Amino acid sequence: MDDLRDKYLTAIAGANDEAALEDLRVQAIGKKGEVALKMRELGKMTPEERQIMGPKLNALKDEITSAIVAKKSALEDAALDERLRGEWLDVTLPGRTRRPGTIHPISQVTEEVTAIFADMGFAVAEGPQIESDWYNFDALNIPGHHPARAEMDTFYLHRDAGDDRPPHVLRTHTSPVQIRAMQAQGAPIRVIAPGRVYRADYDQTHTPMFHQIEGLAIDRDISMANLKWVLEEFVKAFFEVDHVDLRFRASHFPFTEPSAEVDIRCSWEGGTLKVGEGDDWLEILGSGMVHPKVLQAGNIDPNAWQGFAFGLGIDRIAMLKYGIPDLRAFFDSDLRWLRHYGFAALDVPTLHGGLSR
Ligand code: 2NL
Repeated sequence: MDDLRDKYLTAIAGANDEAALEDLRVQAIGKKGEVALKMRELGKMTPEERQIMGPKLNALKDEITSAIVAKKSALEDAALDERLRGEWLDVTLPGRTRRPGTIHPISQVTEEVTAIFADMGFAVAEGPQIESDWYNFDALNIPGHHPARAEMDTFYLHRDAGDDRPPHVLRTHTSPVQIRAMQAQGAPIRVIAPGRVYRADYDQTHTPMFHQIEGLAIDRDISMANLKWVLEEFVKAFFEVDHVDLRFRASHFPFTEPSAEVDIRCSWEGGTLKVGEGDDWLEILGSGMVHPKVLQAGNIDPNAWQGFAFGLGIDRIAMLKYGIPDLRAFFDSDLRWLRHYGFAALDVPTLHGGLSR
């Protein structure tokens, strides 16, 4: 029995992997292993011999079992140590500075605009990019026959012939997000809705997907005067100037009444835009007082509440602010372009940090 013990304890100590250990376990203490064979011999012994040999064999079996368990855990520890040595990583190393990625100007400008409106108490609302035609059109006082539906070059989602459920569309503006926000929160409400919008149009100044921010403020007595102040504050903060002149031009949108397009005073000296000086005017957004029917669609009582809304194109104001000449380059994913016009990942725009500096 001592030979048996020495043989297996030595072999277990020398095993190199779990498979070898398993072989040894079967050979030594398996059903047909050497210890089992010895146990079978107990039957031929005298009761006295059995009294001695039985416990000894059981102790041997236990000893081999614990040796295997201990060796197995030592092998596992060694394998883990080996792996940790191989996968070692100094998490205190600085980030790679050689070719860091950059923040896309559209992301940067979205963050800038969001920071400005957040500072004036507007919350950010989001919603689906695939909308029912009710949320995209009807709720915004654009009925089925209205020319605006055709003008918007809407992408309609496929419906099988005979399927006459109302169509879904790729949203043509982020207004439906604000309808949903009104329905969910009720009045008073102050939200902005930034995001992707889609129109089937592609040329020098149009891409089929572009970005918009809309804003909405509803309360008991919100007026055009509040709209004017908010937009003035926005333009000053966004273009990082102390003074700006705004020009409100009467306009028409189905979802606002009255409606106004807003221009800012600027100059284009030497081909670069200067905001707040000069004799040129630059159209930057559309706005107005929310139409009573639109309030109704948002389940808000137009006899008790009123407010303003506005919409502006992110891509366009990004081009203006950062002197980007070609709209289509925004979506080319050209790394050289992204490095040139992109922003450092950790330069998060804040008002206290001076937005883009
Ligand atoms: C433009 C014009 C505008 C709105 C968007 C809006 C949203 C709701 C209710 C009323 Cl929920 N109006 N949005 C209002 C006026 C103009 O966008 O030229 N955008 C680039």
